[in-house]
Amino acid sequence: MNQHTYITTPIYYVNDRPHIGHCYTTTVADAFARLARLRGTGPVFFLTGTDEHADKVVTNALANKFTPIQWADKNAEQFKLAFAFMGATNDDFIRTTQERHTSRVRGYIAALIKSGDIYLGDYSGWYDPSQEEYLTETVAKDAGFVSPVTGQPLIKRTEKNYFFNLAKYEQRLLQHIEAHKGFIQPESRRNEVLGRLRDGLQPVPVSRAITDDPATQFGIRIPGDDSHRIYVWIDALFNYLSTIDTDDRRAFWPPVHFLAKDILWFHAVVWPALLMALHDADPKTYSFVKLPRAVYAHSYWVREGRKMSKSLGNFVEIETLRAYADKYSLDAVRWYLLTQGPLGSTDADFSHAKFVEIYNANLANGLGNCASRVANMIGKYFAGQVPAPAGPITNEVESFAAGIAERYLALADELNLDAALALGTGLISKVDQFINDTQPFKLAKTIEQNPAARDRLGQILYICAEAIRIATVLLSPAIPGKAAHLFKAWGLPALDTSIGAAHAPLTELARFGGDHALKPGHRLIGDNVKPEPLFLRADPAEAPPA
Ligand code: ME8
Repeated sequence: MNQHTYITTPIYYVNDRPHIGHCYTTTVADAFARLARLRGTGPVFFLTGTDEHADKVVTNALANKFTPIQWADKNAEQFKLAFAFMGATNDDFIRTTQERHTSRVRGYIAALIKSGDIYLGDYSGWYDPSQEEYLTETVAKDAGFVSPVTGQPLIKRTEKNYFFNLAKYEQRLLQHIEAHKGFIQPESRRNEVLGRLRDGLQPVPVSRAITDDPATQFGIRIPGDDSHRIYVWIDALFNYLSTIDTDDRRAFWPPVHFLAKDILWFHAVVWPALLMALHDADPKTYSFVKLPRAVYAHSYWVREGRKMSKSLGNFVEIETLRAYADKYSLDAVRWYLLTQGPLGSTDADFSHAKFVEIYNANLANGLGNCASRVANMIGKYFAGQVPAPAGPITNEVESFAAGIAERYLALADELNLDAALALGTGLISKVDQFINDTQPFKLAKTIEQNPAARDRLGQILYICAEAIRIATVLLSPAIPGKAAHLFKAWGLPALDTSIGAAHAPLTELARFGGDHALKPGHRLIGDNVKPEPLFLRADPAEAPPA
């Protein structure tokens, strides 16, 4: 089987500095990309990038005495650095000011003008200047004629524009959403979109007039009409297609899109309709353009229960994440974001107390302590060599581990990251429970006189170590650094989920007692060596790192 996987994040506005929200979506996408590589059944393409043709980019650039492109260059670099720091293994980084993007977008728009899906007309509506988007009459009214995102007043505007005839695709889109339960996730978001779709669809403006205002001059020109530029949102959505629209990459289509609830409508409605229109406009060229596999819209990170905003100045900035990583490790930060984040339909609070609690429970006392306990005993009682699993192995640990890779992959297919990772932590809990139940420390005291006790001890420790090996594999997309470190410390083949990583498919790698299992006699740890802890315990009383 050669299944292609294509995973995307939103492309972020370059007028902002990277913060927890951007790092979060990119880390979620990264975990899925790593998981897909671990699956080992086909190539993976993971894309992130920056959205640069926004009015606010020009305004901020000029206010800071930069040209728009200089400003975009400077800030795009900050996003690259932030994501590299987070351990993101993106295969490419698209910037909408790159020629490879702008030239293709002009091609897509030209095809849509030719097919009549995009046409010139008059538009009058409620415009949200803070979000650079028009709202429908209903949404504007429900929001009290202020921006639902920023609370700034909406403006009634009339302009000559190019429009996309969205309503033409309403029925097909409804049918698709209804027939594909996983197309919009999570389910509550799908219901929101379905509800709004039933209000009917308006034409979508896809251009902005160019005037003397420099803000209007930064953008991709409408093909054949230099008095209009392509509206930043339409330009931005096409990044997902322009980046892979090359002979060697087209097979990656269709994508799975990760984003937050703020931009769901564009991704779940406007974008699929544009794709249907493009496909029909030129079925020969765009035969590969199917609808996305899924659009996953998570909720928001908030801080101390309050929305993060510029005016409150309460963003969890990249510097804060760096300080946490310095103190607790980058993997601890990834773990906190991935397991405590707003993947579902409720917002998540970033709290120091919660960070320490989860860090200690899952990492320091969980995987870390369990691995060093077991390695210690193997060091002490078996001269560091993996003991033979004498006798039949039937126990709770092994039954939990049976078929675990298949369950994990099924959850990954449903984009249920929480539940997939919980299989890894669950396996560690089973090992801890098994150690408590079987008391290998006590058993060890009798092995001099009793060879049967030695066999039993060897069997227990084999089961524990093999289960920890499997749990580490399953957790590696979230904590790639520590997982690789543990494998190295235990003398196992490299555990790598980064770009181009090659290893056995997950179903083989994570099979208890299978071909990749720990081999009796393998030197797991030096004789009487005390293993270094993977995660040092955190003191809950300590102040947050600054
Ligand atoms: O909307 N919690 O860019 P953007 C979680 N350029 N995630 C958050 C967040 C928070 N508090 N704040 C932001 C744009 N995000 C457009 C997108 S895509 C074709 C164009 C994340 O810089 C989340 O992924 O405003 C959200 O959707 C995205 O940043 C918005 O980034």
